[in-house]
Amino acid sequence: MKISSFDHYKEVYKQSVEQPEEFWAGVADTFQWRKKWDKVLEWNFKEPRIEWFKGAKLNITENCLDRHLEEHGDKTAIIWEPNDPKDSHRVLTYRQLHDKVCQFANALKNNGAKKGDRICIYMPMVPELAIAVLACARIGAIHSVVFGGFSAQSIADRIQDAACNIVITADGGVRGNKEVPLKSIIDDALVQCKSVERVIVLTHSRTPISMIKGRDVWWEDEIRKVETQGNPDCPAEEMDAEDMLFILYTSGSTGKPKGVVHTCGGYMVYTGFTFDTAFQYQPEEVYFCTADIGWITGHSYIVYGPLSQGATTLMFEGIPTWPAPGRFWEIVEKYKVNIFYTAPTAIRSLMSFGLDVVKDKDLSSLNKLGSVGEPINEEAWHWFNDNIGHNKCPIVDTWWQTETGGFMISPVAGITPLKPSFAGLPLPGVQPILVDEKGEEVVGNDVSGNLCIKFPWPGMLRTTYGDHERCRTTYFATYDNMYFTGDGCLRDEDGYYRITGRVDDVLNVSGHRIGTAEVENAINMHSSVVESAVVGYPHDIKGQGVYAFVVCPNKHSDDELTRKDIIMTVARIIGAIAKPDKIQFVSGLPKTRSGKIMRRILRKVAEGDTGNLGDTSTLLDPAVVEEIKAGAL
Ligand code: 6R9
Repeated sequence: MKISSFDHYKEVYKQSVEQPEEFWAGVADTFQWRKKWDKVLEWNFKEPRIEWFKGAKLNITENCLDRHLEEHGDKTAIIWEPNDPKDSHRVLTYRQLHDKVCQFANALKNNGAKKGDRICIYMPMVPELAIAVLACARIGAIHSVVFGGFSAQSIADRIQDAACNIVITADGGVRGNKEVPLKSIIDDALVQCKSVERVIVLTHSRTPISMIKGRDVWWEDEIRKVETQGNPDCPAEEMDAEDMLFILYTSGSTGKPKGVVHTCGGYMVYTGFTFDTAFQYQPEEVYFCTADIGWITGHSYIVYGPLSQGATTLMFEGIPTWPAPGRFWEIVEKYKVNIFYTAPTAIRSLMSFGLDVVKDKDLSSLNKLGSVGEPINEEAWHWFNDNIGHNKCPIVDTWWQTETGGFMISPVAGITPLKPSFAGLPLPGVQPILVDEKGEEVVGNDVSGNLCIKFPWPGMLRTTYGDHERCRTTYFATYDNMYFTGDGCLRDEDGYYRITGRVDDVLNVSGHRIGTAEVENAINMHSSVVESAVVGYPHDIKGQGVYAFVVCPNKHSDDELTRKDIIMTVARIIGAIAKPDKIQFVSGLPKTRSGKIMRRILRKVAEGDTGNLGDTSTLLDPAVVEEIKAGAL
């Protein structure tokens, strides 16, 4: 939605909360439906049951592809920049992307895929990843993309949870000068996964891999078969608005990651609307989001949101620091990128390389910047604004979550006055509310509390896969009649929102969500570990680092070696992204008489703030605290 002034925003916002159904029906009207809805919204947050555009029929890929063909078929849909700048880049127009999606959708069907199947995708950042995602959506199969940094065990957990019957992967991926042996990791995962009947393997890195007869097939062979069948088109499956579109696993404060479920109609409307509104996207603009499609940011704002709006979206296979730390700026210059959307951790990492790698690049094409994943600190905000945006590009600091599907609190580019480190005001249709510990609303401005949302929005999660009760208890049971985000937040004197970070046991490491319980479980798998407790601590680049207190009485004499073994264990169980940064061996953990670990004390120690540990009178063994303080890293 194009917004012409701050007053216009206020007007639209007011209407959107006073008459939400009319508002969202108006937005939904800008999409293409096979059949319109019978009812805009039915909901209760008790069960919870949330249904948007009930009775409507659609296929999201017709909105992302087919509807652009007549007038914009030759417009660039995807620009792909390879890991190695010496390799050639690729460009896919909307027509080419449409044809490739149809082809691969037919290949999926030839391999037995049908509507409702769950298909796991474990791929590098290549156009075929977007093609695979869209091909699943085309035939009504539910994709479950797993980020390339997760281990075989994590993949197996996710495949089993959703009982996937097909896996789409590649021989290997390349990031910087490292190779990720994707197919080999899949082979390890599949030892535990009886539901998988077919693995489709894209040729990419050309690393030698095993191919198992009857199970594994090459992507390219399957495409050739489709070509010889002479059936280039693949009519889109007709989906109900509330049919599942995808599952994406995310970490919470307890136990295993949960499969967040998004559905076809609401997610399409919400991602398209928020992309268009927050970035005020103009038809000729080149848009570059640096996320990986393995995370929600990539799903919503590399693939679905931009494509439903007919945008040109740039996919980058590599990392910001290879072959040199000016790589992002080189890409901006090369493709004359207009909108650049990245994460604070990337900004902080690039800041540390100084301005020399920025100064020689032409960044004059940029007109809007974006940030996502964690609170952006003021220093990073100003560096981004001064040196990348040259003080002429609004910074759209988008607060949202895997569960929200799309942006919730965010400036409208060029419209909302900006404040460094504030996500700003809610987008139209979003009704935030701050509550105190008791669940009472915190009213007025210049206040803080736990951030909740009090009214549904089309992009919200519908359930957690296979376990609706978990969805209820995690998000809808903390406070009556509200969705609880897990974030703490302050609202300043102008009503602007500033997210202060998680209030639960979830860490945000380089913009990735990591549950402390998950890391503890992995550490405890190590044969000499008795017990552990994991907390976050401030980290200059990552935002938060992982600090583990580990009880390990029978360890070998070489502490350093045991630390490395524990780190390796975590990498095997979860993946490299969850590796502890610091491991302190302790003889015991500070516990209350009822056996609860006092994390508050551990957090203070990890933060290096041991001056005042607060009330420790309920501790079972106060001596343990002295030992922990003395051994702090
Ligand atoms: C999109 C995404 C969600 C958590 C969220 C919050 C943090 C995300 C933020 C932000 C402050 C922002 N977060 N964006 N905090 N300002 N602009 O990151 O989803 O991986 O599910 O993480 O990330 O703590 O609760 P997800």
